[in-house]
Amino acid sequence: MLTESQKQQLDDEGFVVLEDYIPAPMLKELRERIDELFAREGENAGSEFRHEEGARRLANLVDKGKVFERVISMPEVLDGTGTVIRERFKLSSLNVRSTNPHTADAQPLHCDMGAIPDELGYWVSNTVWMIDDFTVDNGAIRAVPGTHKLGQLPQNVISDIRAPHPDERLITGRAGTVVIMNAHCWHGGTANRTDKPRCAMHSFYCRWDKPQQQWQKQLLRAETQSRLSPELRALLALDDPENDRITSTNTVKSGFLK
Ligand SMILES: O=C(O)CCC(=O)C(=O)O
Repeated sequence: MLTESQKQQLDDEGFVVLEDYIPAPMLKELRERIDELFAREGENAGSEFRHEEGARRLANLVDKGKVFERVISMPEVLDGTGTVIRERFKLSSLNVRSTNPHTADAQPLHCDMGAIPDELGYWVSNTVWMIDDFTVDNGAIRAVPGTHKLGQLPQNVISDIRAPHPDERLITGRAGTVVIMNAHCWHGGTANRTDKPRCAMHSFYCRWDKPQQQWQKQLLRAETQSRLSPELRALLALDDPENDRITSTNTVKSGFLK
């Protein structure tokens, strides 16, 4: 579980870094599976969700390997997510984003899903899994500490959301490190100026009363759903009519909220 000081940091700054969190065998398994999926899906990789210039993506990962079932239920990650959301929550999506070598542009600063805290508080929390090292040159994620408390989207208050922000912090780390982030905190990937890709996985959670970014019940094949434990079924909101109602009315037909 997270320590009190890690929880405090998450609350104060909007993110906390868990160095070398991913056990080495799990990291190896993740890398192998991610490589396999990129090779198998080719041009279509990530197309269920979206394509992004300068990066390759994978989506709907809970359906694409048992190792991902472990990813979404790691206790410290759930503890950190609960620290942000403070209410019952569910997985919103599990994706990979690999920044291509020599990308000129940083991602714009953003809050995931354009989410602003509401009367119940924070409702989105993301976890960035460093599958590769994150360095100053290869597209490490940047975040502006404290901005989750502003209740503002960056595009509404700053003139150039692609430019460096005076208060931003670049979060570097060794492969295996995980960042738990209040997803209302302004953040974004930076440019990769190296000749190798930089791969991250994002386990993204939302509060019980909000739509999932990827409607897990619709997207997971029957064979995947049938092997899941009651705890995982609950985390994915597979048996939750309220989630079906909220997510189906907000999600595009494919099962993905773009
Ligand atoms: O991959 C990263 O480092 C950050 C990506 C991100 O923030 C996003 O795609 O929303």
